[in-house]
Amino acid sequence: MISILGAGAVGQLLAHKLTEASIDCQLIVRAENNARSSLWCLHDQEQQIYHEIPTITASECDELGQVWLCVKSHQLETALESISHAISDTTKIVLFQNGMGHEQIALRFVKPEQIYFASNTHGAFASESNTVHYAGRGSVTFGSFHTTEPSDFLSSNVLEAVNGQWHSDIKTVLWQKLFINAVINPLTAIYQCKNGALLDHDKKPTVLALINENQRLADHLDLNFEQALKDITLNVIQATAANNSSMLQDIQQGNLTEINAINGYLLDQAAKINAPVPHNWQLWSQFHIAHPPLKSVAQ
Ligand code: KPL
Repeated sequence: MISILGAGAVGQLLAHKLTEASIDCQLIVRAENNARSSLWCLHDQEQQIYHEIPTITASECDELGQVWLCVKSHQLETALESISHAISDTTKIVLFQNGMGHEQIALRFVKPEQIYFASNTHGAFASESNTVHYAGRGSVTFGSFHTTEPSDFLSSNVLEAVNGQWHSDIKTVLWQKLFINAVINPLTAIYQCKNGALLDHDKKPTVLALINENQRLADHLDLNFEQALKDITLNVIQATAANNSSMLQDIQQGNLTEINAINGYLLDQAAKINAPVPHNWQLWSQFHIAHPPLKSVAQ
């Protein structure tokens, strides 16, 4: 049984995909959503598909075999706390958060070898609370910092259901996504624009300066991507041109953003090796001037 904690867009989408493939899964939702039915709706192109997906609250959880944590980075600690009574020495924890550094939080609850990572590129957004729209087919890349070998609990059926694959070097995969998100997400939140507008003539020089700086940092960190960061980042901007980035959506909905887990992590790592990253520092301050940190946000 796969338990998915977090019924946002990504959590719902994965639950639909697993259910479609007849894989046992359940959604763990917040206590206040207890009244919610277990009927969930997936909009895929022109179709509306309803699935019965078992839905329980964290306090109702029994011993959990594997949990896919599909909450935002700032919700991770509270989420793990809420299921801590159901976590044992054998529970596998799969972290789906954007950004990096989340293992430090997970390590308060489980041993290093129980932690796995997932990098998701499926596009999805939730409209009503039990409805998700599938906005673009992507994939899920799984891996571990502890072993390069694929793990049995991610069976071939599971991988197929979510268009997933195991990667022996998940750290490089996570860094690549971080470098992409570190450019697109805060800039779209500052300019309040769709991803594609970052290629407009007034914004493109800023984008290119950040990408060049990120490539130098990647080289410093000995990260080897299959393509240059310039090609990778510009391709993602083009492929997701019509998207509102997740950070722009967070800002529009008055939610906390993932700026700390993405850009904060990047700046910390640069500082650790004394790599100069002036464009990233400028971006960090521009972002905080445009969007001062929220004082209190319900999680
Ligand atoms: O991952 C994304 C996000 O918005 O968080 C991108 C790739 C930028 C797509 O919008």
